[in-house]
Amino acid sequence: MLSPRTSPTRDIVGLDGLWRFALDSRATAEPWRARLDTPLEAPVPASYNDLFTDPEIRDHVGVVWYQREVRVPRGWSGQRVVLRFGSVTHAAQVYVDDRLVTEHTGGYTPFEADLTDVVAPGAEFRLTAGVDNRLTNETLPPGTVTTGPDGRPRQSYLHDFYNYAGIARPVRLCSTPRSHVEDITVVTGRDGSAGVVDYLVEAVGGAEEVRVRAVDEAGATVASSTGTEGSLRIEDVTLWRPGAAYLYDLIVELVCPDGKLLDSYTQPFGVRTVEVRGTDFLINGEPFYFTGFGKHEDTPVRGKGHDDAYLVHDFQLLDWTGANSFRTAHYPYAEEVLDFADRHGVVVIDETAAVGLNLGVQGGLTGVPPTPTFAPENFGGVMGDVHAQHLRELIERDKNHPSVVMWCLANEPASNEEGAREYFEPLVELVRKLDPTRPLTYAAVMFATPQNDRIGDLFDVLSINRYYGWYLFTGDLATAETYLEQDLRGWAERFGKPVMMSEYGADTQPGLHSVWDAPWSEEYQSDLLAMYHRVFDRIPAFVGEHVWNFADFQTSAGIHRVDGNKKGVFTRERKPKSAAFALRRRWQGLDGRK
Ligand code: BDP
Repeated sequence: MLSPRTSPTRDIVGLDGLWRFALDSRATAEPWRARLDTPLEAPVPASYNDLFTDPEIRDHVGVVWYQREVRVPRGWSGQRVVLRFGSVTHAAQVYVDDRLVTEHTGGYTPFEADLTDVVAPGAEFRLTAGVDNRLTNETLPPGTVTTGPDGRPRQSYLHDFYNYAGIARPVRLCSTPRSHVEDITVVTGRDGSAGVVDYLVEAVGGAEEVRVRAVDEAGATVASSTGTEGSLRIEDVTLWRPGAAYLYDLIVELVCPDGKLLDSYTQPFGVRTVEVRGTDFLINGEPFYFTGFGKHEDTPVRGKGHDDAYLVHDFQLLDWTGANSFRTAHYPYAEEVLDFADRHGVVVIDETAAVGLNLGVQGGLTGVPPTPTFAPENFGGVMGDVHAQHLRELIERDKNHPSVVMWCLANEPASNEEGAREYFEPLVELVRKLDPTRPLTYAAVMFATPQNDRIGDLFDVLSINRYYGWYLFTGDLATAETYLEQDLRGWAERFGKPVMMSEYGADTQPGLHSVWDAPWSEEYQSDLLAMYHRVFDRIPAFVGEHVWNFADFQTSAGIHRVDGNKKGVFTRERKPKSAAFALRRRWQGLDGRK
């Protein structure tokens, strides 16, 4: 599925703005059949939870309705008309007037409905979307809905970030010609100083010719070809490098035998290679060391709603700290984020929404699950198929982004439990088939040790989440250092693969200071990070460090969280804590290390 882009043959009408909004419990039956009778309006894109003061809306479990009118441009006659949602969290039912036009499950990937035969150019239609936020043992992330003593549904889940829901990414009405480019896949390589660009075009329609050309940033055509499949050679190629992005455009045209242009689509791409060799992670054949963060899509009021101002500011702060990369914890981020990373040379580890495949977390620090995680009644049943579908949609969406250098299949799965290997083996095989070019990883939970992990050998890079000095040996950094080093060396020795830290950090209350190792103080966060860095620098197989988290973020209510998770190096409003300055010194090389 291609990202919506205008071209000489394609138009887009943005549908963002205020839509009518109502809880299902307050709407009439089959609310898509008429104008939604509600005093409320909700902005798109945004999560709906924090917009209203009514607690019933914030903590609602189930379906809500969004509705607006849309006019199809009158110039679109003879065109194919496609409605596209960037994401709906977590499941959507979309109606055009009285008709169901599409359904989609999975809260962080796009979906489309072909409206060509349903709407008319120049005419208006009523667009209604039902949005379901329920998480079950057949969704990713998973969760459980129970009924409380008062008969109300209650949602619980196995991850800490708040279950924001709604239409969190842009909605667009797009026109394409009926004969059109449906999909493009670009894979890049190098041959000496030349770039080799293998492309595959999927076209729908007649027997027209496919013309392809690569254009550089100055607008010069540097290579061209014809046919749905082929290879372009760019002499003296400018590589896409971390910190030094360079993008070419692949202009794909469908042309009639008489020379008439039927469709045109421009796909940006970067020429770069990614490879794991021994214990090195290589980008363009050069060892790459990840510095950066696990992030979240999370801001005040908007929740997980995409926001270009926060996008720009967050990337400014990444650059200021000297971060060269981030992980899309714990779900695929908006396409706008990846496009920006492509244009600005920021490296991305792209993660699925598979967070919480671990019942051990219910056992607290013992990690003993109440029932086995991969038992058929838990995640050993249909979840494997659900997970496979999430991976297909992720790779289909993100395969052409040069910034994406690795797929992360899951966060903190129960990789130490029986059944983990049987669960992950087919998924790894699927991803390697869909994309043989990118390395694979998963983020290992603290209960998974070098001794009991069952899946590390299936993957290319070992990403380790650890909280020594926080959840374990709280306030005792000396003991934490010993255990951390032993643990990380264990992973490096057992697997002989690159190892990176995908999460480490400490909750920190800005303004709290101490001369001692006092958890929650700004000094403790900095000292804990410094302790981890000493250990990393002693392990040759180490390829990166991603601090948890870039910024404070909202969580569900709990006695160990005060208005959210405070492991941010920046506050939720993006103000730096002391640790941000300490990281900047290390990552910008101001401490003399580089
Ligand atoms: C890790 C999770 C992450 C949490 C973090 C924490 O991967 O999502 O936010 O713990 O507790 O286990 O801060």
